Amino acid sequence: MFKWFGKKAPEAPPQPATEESASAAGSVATAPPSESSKPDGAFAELKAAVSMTGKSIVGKIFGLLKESEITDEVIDEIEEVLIRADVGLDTATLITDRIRKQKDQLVTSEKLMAFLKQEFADILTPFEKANQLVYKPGAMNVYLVVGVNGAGKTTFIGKLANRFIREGRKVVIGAGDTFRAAAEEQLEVWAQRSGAGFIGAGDTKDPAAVMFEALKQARETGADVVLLDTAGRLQNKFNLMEELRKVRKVIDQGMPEGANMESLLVLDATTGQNALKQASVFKETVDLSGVVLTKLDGSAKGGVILTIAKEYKLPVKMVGVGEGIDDLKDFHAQEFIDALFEK
Ligand SMILES: Nc1nc2c(ncn2[C@@H]2O[C@H](COP(=O)(O)OP(=O)(O)O)[C@@H](O)[C@H]2O)c(=O)[nH]1
Ligand SMILES: [Mg+2]
Repeated sequence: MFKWFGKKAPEAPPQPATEESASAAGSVATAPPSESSKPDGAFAELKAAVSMTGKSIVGKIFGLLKESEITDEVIDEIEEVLIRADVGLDTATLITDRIRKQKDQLVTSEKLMAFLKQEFADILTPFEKANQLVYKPGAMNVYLVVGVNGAGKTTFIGKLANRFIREGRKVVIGAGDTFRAAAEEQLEVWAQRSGAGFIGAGDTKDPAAVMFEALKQARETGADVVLLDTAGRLQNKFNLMEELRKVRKVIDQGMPEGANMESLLVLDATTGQNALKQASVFKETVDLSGVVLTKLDGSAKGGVILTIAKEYKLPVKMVGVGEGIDDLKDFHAQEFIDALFEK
């Protein structure tokens, strides 16, 4: 019935000191950033990934300031720039209102840019701790991945599986997208590439049954990580959202005691504000713990990160910066802001 293959994880590479060892006394550690061995290279990669967003926000504002003093008209134009970069109307208005109030102090473009940078930080850094994907050593860690079609769910699971396996974790993937046979095949390829165990739907069409089976397999094989894919669904399709609610329930019941669980909404950064309409419905249905923002590399609308934090109160946990297996990064608010503002 279900399709199962489990491969032995490849020899784990030597482990860098992780927060797991550092926090042996505590039970919850965050997944260690895999790029920690090459911070400069990682920052350069992030900078490249946010360059389109950087141009659409910071570059444009610099352009405005070069040509003019900071007048009320320029502040209106800044507001427009922010809105066009998908920062979100409310957030953009809030920021520019504050600029207006302090106009007399923000007399040079440097001062205004520093102010803007601080405004971004004030919005994003309160989430800093929540921004990290939680990984609980010694327990089962279950990550349910939801979102609309084409957002990048399956690719994200492939990348995350690979990363956990490189860190020496045993991973099981559950192919809960039972709508399309091709979806299962796509995920199976990712599983084989990384060496993760895989539960395919076989002839069942019930995603909850796949989740149940994947959790069972994970318990029996002592897996550290279970990654659960789902079919893309629009938030306005009531039946599909109800199906997702059931999936979540089955997972809650199938997890062993002490397990760590996260529900992650995958959002496509290139769709900007449109992507956000989904957030509140998914938040309510599966009790989201955070967002994975994909395709940051091809998007000028990365400003949407500010809206996700400010208006939806959801932490961005990770960002996708390309189609390759390694193109997944932890999200660090200050690093993101630095990359955005660095010339
Ligand atoms: N450039 C870029 N493409 C991505 C990223 N993540 C996913 N994609 C592409 O987006 C498309 C849809 O991805 P998929 O994982 O199948 O989406 P799903 O329908 O949500 O499972 C594929 O062509 C992926 O290669 C990313 O971070 N950057
Ligand atoms: Mg998919």
